Amino acid sequence: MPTRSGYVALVGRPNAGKSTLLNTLVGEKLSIVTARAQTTWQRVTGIRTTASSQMVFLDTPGLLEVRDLHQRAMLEAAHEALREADLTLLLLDPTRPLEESRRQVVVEALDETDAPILVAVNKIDEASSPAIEAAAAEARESFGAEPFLISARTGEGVPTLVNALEAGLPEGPFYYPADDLALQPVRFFVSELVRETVFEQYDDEIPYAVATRVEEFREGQDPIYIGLTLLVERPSQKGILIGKGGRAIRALGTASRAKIETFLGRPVYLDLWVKPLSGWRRKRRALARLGYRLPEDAS
Ligand SMILES: Nc1nc2c(ncn2[C@@H]2O[C@H](COP(=O)(O)OP(=O)(O)O)[C@@H](O)[C@H]2O)c(=O)[nH]1
Ligand SMILES: [Mg+2]
Repeated sequence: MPTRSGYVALVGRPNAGKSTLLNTLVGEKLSIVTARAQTTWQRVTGIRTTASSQMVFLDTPGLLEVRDLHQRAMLEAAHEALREADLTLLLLDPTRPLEESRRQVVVEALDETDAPILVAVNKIDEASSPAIEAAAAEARESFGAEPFLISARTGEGVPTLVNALEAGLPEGPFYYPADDLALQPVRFFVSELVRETVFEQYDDEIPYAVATRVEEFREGQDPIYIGLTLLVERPSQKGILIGKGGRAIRALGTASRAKIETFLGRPVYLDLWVKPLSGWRRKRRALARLGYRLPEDAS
């Protein structure tokens, strides 16, 4: 039997459940998930391989109205995934309906792709029946598609969706070895797990001001030594991150280390440093150093 393979872009508003779905589809926690909007900052790739198909899922930052250069780079990552995709899966969140201005952002983004668009209404484990029905109507009216009803969290409805995705992929050989689950280096996932913990442990604007970067990763050592920098936007945020007597940063280190050890399956020694990188969300060069790509005309 011929195999099928291709790229599936996961898109939708912030918080629709894209990252949760990626993790469910791949069966591994690759993409960080939090209750707050705009957690995913860069594209995360997860690979699901069966005997008959290989689907490469591109998790993307939410489609949002852009307010600074960092958000511009996030939106670009979503658009880039849309341009590369063989299939697009749009996730709708029935617990938070789209307002008109926001629907426009989604519609414009979908213009980037020539690929067929499938729509799924997520969170059916939590949303009320009328809310699910309203989101389904939205899928039909705005996007011309009969939606799949799923819960990325419980996995309900996901097998049916997977079958439809598989049927929609072109015939072709696999792109990656069958046991590959991800494309990013381990360092990326480590830095993301720390960023996820920042989202969990700090309030207000702090999580949005903190970028993480692995500086050292010594795998030959037991425990594995990891040195990581937390880059803050303003010097005053350094004190908040560290906390009184270093209590906050110790809590961050403990919780982050536990997640990294689960991910790597080995004991870890985690060293955290905090450094200001003034105004990094607004600076082209700083964003480039953090691995973001911006379109030429972005300012
Ligand atoms: N009840 C419920 N919550 C979900 C589901 N999928 C995601 N969530 C929650 O929605 C929030 C945002 O999820 P996330 O995957 O980070 O959304 P993203 O911004 O689209 O990547 C988190 O609190 C998730 O736990 C679902 O199927 N059911
Ligand atoms: Mg996400």
